[in-house]
Amino acid sequence: MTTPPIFPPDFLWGAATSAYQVEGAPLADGAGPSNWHRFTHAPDSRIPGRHNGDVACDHYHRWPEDLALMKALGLNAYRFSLSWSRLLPAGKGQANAAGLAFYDRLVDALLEAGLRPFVTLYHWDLPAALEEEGGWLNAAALHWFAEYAHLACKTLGDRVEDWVTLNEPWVIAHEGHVTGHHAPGHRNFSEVPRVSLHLLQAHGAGVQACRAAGAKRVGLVVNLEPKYPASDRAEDVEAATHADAYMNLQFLEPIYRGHYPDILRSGLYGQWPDFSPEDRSLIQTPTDFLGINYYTRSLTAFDPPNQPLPWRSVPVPQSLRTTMGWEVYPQGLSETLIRVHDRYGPLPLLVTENGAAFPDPADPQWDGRDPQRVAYLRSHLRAVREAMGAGVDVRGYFAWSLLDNFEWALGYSQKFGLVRVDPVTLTRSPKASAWAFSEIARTRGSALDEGFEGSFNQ
Ligand code: IFM
Repeated sequence: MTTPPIFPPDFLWGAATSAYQVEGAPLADGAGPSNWHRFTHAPDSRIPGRHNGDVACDHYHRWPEDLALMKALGLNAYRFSLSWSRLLPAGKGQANAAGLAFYDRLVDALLEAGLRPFVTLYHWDLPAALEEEGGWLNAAALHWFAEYAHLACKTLGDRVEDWVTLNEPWVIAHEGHVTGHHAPGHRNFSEVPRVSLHLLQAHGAGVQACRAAGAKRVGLVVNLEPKYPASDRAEDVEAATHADAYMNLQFLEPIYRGHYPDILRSGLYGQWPDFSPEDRSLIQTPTDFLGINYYTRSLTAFDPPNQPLPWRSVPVPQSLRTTMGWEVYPQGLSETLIRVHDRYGPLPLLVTENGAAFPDPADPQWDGRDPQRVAYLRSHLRAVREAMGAGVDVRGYFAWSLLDNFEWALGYSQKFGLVRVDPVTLTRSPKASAWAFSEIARTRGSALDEGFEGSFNQ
């Protein structure tokens, strides 16, 4: 028996990418360098194979083909990010007409093809000129970001209705300033509270700038990973609570409740500030939706030697894992959506990223069968449906990613794409998961109850 589809007719079925991960041509047509351009070209780069985004998927030139693929798959939305330094080569001041024209053409063509553009302003590639001024450590960052957001929304806001200020602020702060895996490569935990405050201020200022430029809907995207204690020992339970406050609540609590979680303000790690009244109202500028990126959960154990954050994620025995080492745990997605809905009220939510890296065969003759990714997508879309059945207002789902692309500190080693990109010729070939996703979108979810399930066994 077929369960009737519960995905509404206007549900967004999309795929996502980000500028530095797919575009290539980072300095073309007057663009300025980004911090990621500098980071990947640094003599001491630790990225495997010294990979960089110089070519990536060459989306900068091949976007018409990528757009045609999305159309052929029957998607109705495309989430992508703008490269700040294409628009403002020095990060502020003089705009680059050629950079604006690139996104202008892309947006027009998307609309013509019936795909809704869902635009992220900041997906981690900061203009290098601003990094030289301290980047997110500089209190002026909110003004830089507001100027950029206003320019982007003024130029594209007559056609782009959905805007995201920042993608995954926690990753920006943690991977850029604690682990040093991401640009700017700092390893200094004491920088995090400052970076965090400046990101929140920039988010609020960005929302206001977009609205002033006529943007219709503006929101934020966070990555959430439920933290479960690795055992019922009190230390593990407490470690999971702390990890949750640090990763999952650090940005949501300020935006929806006006303050950082207590454990960050006054507890163990207590360097996060109380907001001034001006900052609080800026940070709490109302938004229209929240985007959630979900990949996995974490079993968290207390681990005192692991400083400055005395916990770690422990592997779940016998669990299915992606090549990122992430456990496949679809229930975590419904739990996350329900938790956000219960905690912050009935705000519109979107799954702005969800997907999996699996070891696709390198052989160019590979037939594209990827049963593990098919199974991953299907199980997670069922989790979305479950949350919607429980009353959560989910408006769309974007698969990460449209294309195999540059996976930051891991270079091109991780294959997240619905579409294979040949590393030499850059030829695109949709995988079976692309067609499975297409069928689910076409049937508004009823294909989740029939047909090829996929399999986690290779
Ligand atoms: O590739 C990234 C993306 O840029 C942000 N979210 C997680 C993805 C997979 O790691």
